[in-house]
Amino acid sequence: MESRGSSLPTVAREWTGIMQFPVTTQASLHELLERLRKDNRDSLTILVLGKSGVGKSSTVNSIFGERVCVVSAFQSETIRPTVASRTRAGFTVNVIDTPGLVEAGCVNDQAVDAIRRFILDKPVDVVLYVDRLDGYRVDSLDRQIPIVLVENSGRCATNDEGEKILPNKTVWLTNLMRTIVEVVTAEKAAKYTIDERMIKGTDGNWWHKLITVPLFLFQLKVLYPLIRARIFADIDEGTEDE
Ligand SMILES: Nc1nc2c(ncn2[C@@H]2O[C@H](COP(=O)(O)OP(=O)(O)O)[C@@H](O)[C@H]2O)c(=O)[nH]1
Ligand SMILES: [Mg+2]
Repeated sequence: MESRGSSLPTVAREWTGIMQFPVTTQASLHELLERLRKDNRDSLTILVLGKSGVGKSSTVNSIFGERVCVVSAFQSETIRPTVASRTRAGFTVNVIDTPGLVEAGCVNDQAVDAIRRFILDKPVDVVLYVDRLDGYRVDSLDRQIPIVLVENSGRCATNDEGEKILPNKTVWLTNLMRTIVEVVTAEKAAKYTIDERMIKGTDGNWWHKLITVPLFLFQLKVLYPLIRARIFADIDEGTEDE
């Protein structure tokens, strides 16, 4: 039987890391959580995906303001996805950190499989796909999804309060969280729960298998000759009219 990932923690630890952010950032984050609450939500679940070594775990740590995930410059990423959960004033933020989808140029099937099992039946509000800016080619299709710049490096520029900022002087953490909240609260957004059917497609569906062959035969033996006959009749009528 398929082993399923454990459910998200029901009792999460208090989000104390938020208090080490400057007051303006804390206020912005509180306001964003309030916006989600007004949208009748009491939790936000972010699934973090990306290749190995692109900064997924660093970003999760930056979001929480504490070290919840292991960051490594080498390929010692854990093979299992991990979920970090923190609550603030009754609101829970869950972030699922995952092993790299691609490692040394090859798809990491073991990681993909582990992620697949872990997220099964877990409600995910938003997927945060992380990639390095220096190794990424932006295609026109990419422009259709919201893109946010993130900078975790210690060499990153900071503002007077010591917060990491982007070249346009904005605090990236607030930008990132605002974009996430906008995506989640967008009218067309729906909470996705990945079930087995979505992963396996229709292959695992015996009814689909059962009906495919008769449907194909019906098309071949009944529909196709009928359409063919109709087309020839039309051609004949057309030539008679001339
Ligand atoms: N320059 C720079 N380095 C980063 C950034 N984020 C992570 N790193 C470094 O990249 C390496 C891999 O980071 P990690 O968060 O473990 O990546 P993961 O494998 O995707 O989880 C570590 O040495 C980090 O210090 C970033 O935004 N800028
Ligand atoms: Mg990692």
